[in-house]
Amino acid sequence: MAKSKFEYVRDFEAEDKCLPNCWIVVRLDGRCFHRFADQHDFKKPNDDCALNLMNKCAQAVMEEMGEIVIAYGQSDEYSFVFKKDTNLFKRRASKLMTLVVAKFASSYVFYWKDYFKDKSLLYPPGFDGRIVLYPNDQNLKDYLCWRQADCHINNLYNTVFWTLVQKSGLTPVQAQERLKGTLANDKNEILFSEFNINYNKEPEIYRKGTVLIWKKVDEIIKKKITTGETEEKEIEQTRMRNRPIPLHCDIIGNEFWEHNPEILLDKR
Ligand code: DGT
Ligand code: MG
Ligand code: MG
Ligand code: MG
Ligand code: MG
Repeated sequence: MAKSKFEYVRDFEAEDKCLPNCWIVVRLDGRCFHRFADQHDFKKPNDDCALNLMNKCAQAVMEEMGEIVIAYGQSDEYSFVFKKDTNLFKRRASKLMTLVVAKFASSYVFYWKDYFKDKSLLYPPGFDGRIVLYPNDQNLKDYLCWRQADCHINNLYNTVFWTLVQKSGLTPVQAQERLKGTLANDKNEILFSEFNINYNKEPEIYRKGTVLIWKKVDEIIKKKITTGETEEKEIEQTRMRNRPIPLHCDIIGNEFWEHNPEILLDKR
């Protein structure tokens, strides 16, 4: 086909291929979720429906994109790791990032009612995205550990803060004052001695966030078969499927990586 005289405008497009041989991480984060959580009456500090919806959206992203070997989420954020040698969309950063974020955002709206039932969505949520490249396995592990450490620090703080507000009747300003300068041990101690809460017994999804990795699972599918000339019968069959499965475990220690070596080798 002959080129139009307008064709030259293509040359203005910037090249944004991700460096070869690097892990590609896309991280998204809810836009102004402080306000979004307030307006939708999310439970403080953790809302199970909101966390489960985030996990569902991340699963939808993994199912659709392929080539994502692990994802990690906490609060209003999710990180997706594409395998080192992926050639998806020729490793174009803008393609990978926008497709992940758009699928996540549309899933958030699409699946909202499954998690919040009669509570209606008041306005369309937004998510920002960024892409970061990590040249070696240790950098990638450290990145994921950083996000999980962030989850731990924030969750411990938020747990004590909201316990002080909800159970001791402190104002948010008073609770903030009370926690100024406290270390992790002090916060654990406040929870335990004043409220009889053992922080380590709080749900793991709050303390550790959610890791999604591919696992083989048996799924039961229903199938119609013809038995006679005209007769049909529905039977159940078990099929093995690879699915992104949520775990709420520690990924900072070596154990997780030793138990799941296929993540970094990508032999799924
Ligand atoms: P941003 O990301 O700069 O647009 O602003 P935000 O407001 O999204 O701030 P960010 O991402 O640093 O913090 C996440 C906010 O989301 C935080 O203010 C609390 C809220 N949030 C996330 N998960 C929950 C939850 O389960 N319950 C409640 N109540 N709030 C949550
Ligand atoms: Mg932020
Ligand atoms: Mg946010
Ligand atoms: Mg955030
Ligand atoms: Mg097109």
